[in-house]
Amino acid sequence: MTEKFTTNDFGIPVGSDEHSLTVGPNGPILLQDHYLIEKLAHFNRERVPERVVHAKGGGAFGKFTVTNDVSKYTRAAVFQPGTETEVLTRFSTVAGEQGSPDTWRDPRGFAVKFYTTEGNLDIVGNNTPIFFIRDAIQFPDFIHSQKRMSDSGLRDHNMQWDFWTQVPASAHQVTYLMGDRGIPRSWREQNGYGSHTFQWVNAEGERYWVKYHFKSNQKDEFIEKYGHEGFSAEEADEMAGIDADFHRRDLFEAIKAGNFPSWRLMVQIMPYEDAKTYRINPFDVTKIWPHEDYPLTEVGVMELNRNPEDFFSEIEQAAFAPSNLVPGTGLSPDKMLMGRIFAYADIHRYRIGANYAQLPVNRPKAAVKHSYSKDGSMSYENYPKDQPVYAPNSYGGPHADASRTTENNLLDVDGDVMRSAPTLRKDDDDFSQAGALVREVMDDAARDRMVGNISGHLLNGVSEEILVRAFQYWKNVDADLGARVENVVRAAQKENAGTDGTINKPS
Ligand code: HDE
Repeated sequence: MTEKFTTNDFGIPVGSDEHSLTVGPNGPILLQDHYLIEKLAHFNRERVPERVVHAKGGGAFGKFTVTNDVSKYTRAAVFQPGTETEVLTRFSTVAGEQGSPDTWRDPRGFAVKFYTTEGNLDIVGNNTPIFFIRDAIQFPDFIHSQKRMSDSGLRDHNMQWDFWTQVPASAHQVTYLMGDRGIPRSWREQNGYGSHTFQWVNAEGERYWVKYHFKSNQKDEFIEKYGHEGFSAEEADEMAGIDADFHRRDLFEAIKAGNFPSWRLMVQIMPYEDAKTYRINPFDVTKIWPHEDYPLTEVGVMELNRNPEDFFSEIEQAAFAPSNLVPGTGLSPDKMLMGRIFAYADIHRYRIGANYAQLPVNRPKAAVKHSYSKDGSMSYENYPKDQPVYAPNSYGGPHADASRTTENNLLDVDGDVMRSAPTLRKDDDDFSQAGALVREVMDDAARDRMVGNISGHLLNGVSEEILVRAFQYWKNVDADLGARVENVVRAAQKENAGTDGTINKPS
């Protein structure tokens, strides 16, 4: 290896890696030591604000290869037969901060950026197909209830259950969360879901509604080895103490060892007209579309095969946004998705900076960027030579082509301006899909673990008033499950009589 000499940030050789510039060996430091000042000042600026949610995560690059022909549903280049596209995927927990343990109970983020020839497509989903709320206006309150109290700075199960039990829309997602999927054993084991309904548009302009599912090819291997999906609550608590970065390490080391994880991307496809009369509101992110109504169709395979070289610039500064939708894909009138369309680009401008789209990890890889954005803090790319700085122009600058976008293809809507819950359809109650998950998807052992998970969580600082509401919430999901949770909690309280009735533990 050739010998390398330290320089400052401008390539100028420096005199020492260890000693500041002083008057004599014991003397004061000189202001002219601009190298020391550069080091200390740059260090002070090493952090950007962490993501307000999904702060703790990790990710890797890879490729997405189309394995099926879905061209009759979408004209998106990324989904045409045989196409291979570079991807970046970031996994995360939701409520924890940067250093928080990977094995706390929480949904996991599952965000995929496809660097397509038509610009970046981001599917910014979770490891569950549904969410806690159905209107973006509730998101800040919901997240506050999962984060920390204003006085103590502590997390608090009482406020989590206070929120959940007052928002029945949360029941389906909380049921997932309290089951085996609430703490995956590995990011490689988990499925990913776009969760919302999106639109696909084919070359003839015909529209479909789709839901994305990434099915883990590693899941069966994990289930075979450990008996069921996910960590048990006890194993996860223990792991939180042993290795807070367990999931980040697991992914990095698997890829480093050449053990590349992969997922099959499947879609549920609903004909456009079906949405108007389907028995469940197909744009409600708290609901799934039963597979017997809309089965899965394979699209392709995503493999992660390259670790980041620089965690900060490639993962911390990665900026995913549900608004990154390429031609042939589009939005649906889901009130959560619409809120997200605003929120992500907004946080990136604040968190990373106005020109975050110029960073190598965020910029499109194909030569498709013909934007009129210019200047701003830390502008790095030169504005295209000879391109006018305004549109319309008479000098050959790029011009918009309405036929290349699907951004205005929403359901036909009309009505008065109002603040209102969505109109209920025949099967739109909040508890039946959660109940079906408990009764039809889980087996006895999974239900037993779930009773333990819920009661353990409730016995951790939840007030009597909210406990009573929580028992009812679970009885609404499943009468037997609710009764069992109540019995376990009451029995544990009796055992702890003389205390305040709760068993406090830190997580
Ligand atoms: Fe997010 N969410 N979210 N979210 N979300 C963010 O964007 C937000 C929601 C999800 O690895 C933030 O860059 C609102 C659902 C993932 O970088 C922020 C609403 C789903 C990630 C934000 C939701 C998600 C985020 C924080 C309600 C699953 C991490 C930092 C309308 C379908 C992406 C950032 C990554 C991150 C807002 C609801 C998934 C603040 C307002 C539903 C995977 O913009």
